[in-house]
Amino acid sequence: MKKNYGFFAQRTLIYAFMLTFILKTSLSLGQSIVNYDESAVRNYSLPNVLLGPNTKQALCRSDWEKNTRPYQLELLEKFVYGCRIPPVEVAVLSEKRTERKYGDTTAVRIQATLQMGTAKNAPTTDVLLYVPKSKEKVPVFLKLNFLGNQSEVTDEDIAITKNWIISKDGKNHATEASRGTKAHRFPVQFMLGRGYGLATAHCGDFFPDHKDGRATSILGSLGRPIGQNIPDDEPGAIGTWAWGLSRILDWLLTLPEIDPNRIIVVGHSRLGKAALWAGACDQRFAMVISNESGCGGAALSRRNYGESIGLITKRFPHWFCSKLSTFANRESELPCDQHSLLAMVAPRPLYVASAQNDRWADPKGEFLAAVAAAPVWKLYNLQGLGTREIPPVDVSVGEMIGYHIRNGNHDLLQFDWNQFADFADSKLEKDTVFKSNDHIPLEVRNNQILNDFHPDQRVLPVYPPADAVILVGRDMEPKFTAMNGGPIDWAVEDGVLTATRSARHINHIISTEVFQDADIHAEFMTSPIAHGNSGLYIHGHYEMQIYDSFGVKQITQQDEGSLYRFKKPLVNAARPTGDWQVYDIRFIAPRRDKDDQILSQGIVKAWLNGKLVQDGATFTEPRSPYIPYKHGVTAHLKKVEQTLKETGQGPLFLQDHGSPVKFRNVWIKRLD
Ligand code: GTR
Repeated sequence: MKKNYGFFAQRTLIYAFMLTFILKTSLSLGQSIVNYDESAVRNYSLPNVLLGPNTKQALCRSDWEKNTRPYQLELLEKFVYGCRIPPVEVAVLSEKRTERKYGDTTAVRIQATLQMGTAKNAPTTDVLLYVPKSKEKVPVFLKLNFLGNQSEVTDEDIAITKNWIISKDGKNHATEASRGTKAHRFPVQFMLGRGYGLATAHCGDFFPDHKDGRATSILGSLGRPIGQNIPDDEPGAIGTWAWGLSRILDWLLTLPEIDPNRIIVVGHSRLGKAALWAGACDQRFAMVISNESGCGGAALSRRNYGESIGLITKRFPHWFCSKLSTFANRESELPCDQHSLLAMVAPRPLYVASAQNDRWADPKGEFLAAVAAAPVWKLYNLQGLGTREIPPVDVSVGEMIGYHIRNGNHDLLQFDWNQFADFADSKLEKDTVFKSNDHIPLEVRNNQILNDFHPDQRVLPVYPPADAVILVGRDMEPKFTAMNGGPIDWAVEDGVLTATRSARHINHIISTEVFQDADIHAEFMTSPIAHGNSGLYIHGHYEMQIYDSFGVKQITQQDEGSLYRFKKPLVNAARPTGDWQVYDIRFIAPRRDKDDQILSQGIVKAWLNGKLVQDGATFTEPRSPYIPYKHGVTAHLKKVEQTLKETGQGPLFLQDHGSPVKFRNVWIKRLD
């Protein structure tokens, strides 16, 4: 016993000594110790991205664009990336086109040498571009590469870069052996097949990626200081790479093959940081993608997980402006954080991609930055991520901000490209939403949708406000017609309307009042017959669902509270059949051009039985094949549809869907 006791005492002493040593070292190195323990993540609060100069908060798009965005961008310049470098003229020294087949796609390969600046010895970059051969202008992804263009493709005739490259052997120049070694990061055949062009250039053409790279970077040729005593807001490699991406963009915009409105900037890791900064500084990029950009990229600096400001600025002092290093271990004092960087992309589409094993880049911190950036998209009536829950591995989520966390390691893989191509397909169709928003006076709409919309639903019935137009109420004829324009055959009793069913579910009733944007109030009671199915068919196009969904756990786009076929409810707020329920809906109609094409999405915010069920859900063309203009059409309906097309004003339909659902207290308040 005695002997054992001594042994344990000795061990305890050794452990205590070791622990003190570890503690001391971590304290002295501060943030140089990497934290991978979620429970050791400190509490932090992020600077408000909507805050402009004089602590004024942006409430609408014009506030943001005029005051807040420039202010937030300046913070990022001052404290993170350094000031922006003015553009210079780009001369095309050579441009060679070769037609080739990649898989099934005939493509044009364009090799160009661009000179940045007009001086005789101004620096150059070699751009390698592939575009599918097409009569139409094509969208293009642009990305910088680490090791030279020859490493990105298997083509045997791409010249090997002569510029400095990262290499383990310390020789830092590329050889034939590097050809195609990174081809998986630049899937030419796949992207051509998807209808996209792909362009790349070597980051070392602009700033060699090492501590002393400034001296041989292009910065000297641009008249920037490259010697001693560099000002603390002077850009480093990331600022220079981002500038380089913009110069390549200058050239891409001149090419007849390319759609100038669909040029996407993408980057992996440190070059993902550069892609984000390029997208922030240059709004001609239509979409921005960061792949595992991590610290100083998409990940929040205040979240002490993975790489930190202390670590990154020690290992790579040449990447950022030197001011950033002064925030090592005092991240909470930084006047901005990386969510501001992401917010700079708004209202354009942004995609943030992480990888599960890439803890160094802090996937969760990247996701949370995207969540925190989303309010800026809201100013444009657009949804950012549309969720606060990090998705499962290998699932892509989001609206105008896309996000996924891929299983596996730090790399840019086929899975990532699949998501990028899908996201670009859906966000950069010819009539992109964010672009069309530029054409209409949005301020009014933004304010309407952003203003507090908290209808009081506690006590039923709710009495209509003075400015409401009552459609169903006591002591009045309901302001509705039948589908043929004649009187309705729904039962009316004591201000309560009951749906009369029809075999083909076409006995809807149509309000005689029309509106464009409106607040809509309706009280209703579902019946056990035919699942209590009915709905508020707004303009006859978009349906706020009425359905017996009481107690349903897995709610879908077909349950009560959903914008039918567009968006499931945020929560299940349905009451049982036989109970009175209440909807309050703020409806902003989509805007259309003269050819009836949607210019900007519609938006809905809705409350059901005291719960928020839709918070700015957006919608475009109607999705149901059963809309009254297609199913059960009458001459009267054709007129209603015509008016809607000509004026943007349409009625509210109460839907017959085979169930004797009851309605009372239905009114609208016009917002248009
Ligand atoms: C790491 C660096 C990361 C990331 C990565 C890369 O060494 O710490 O911030 O940028 O390099 O670029 O591959």
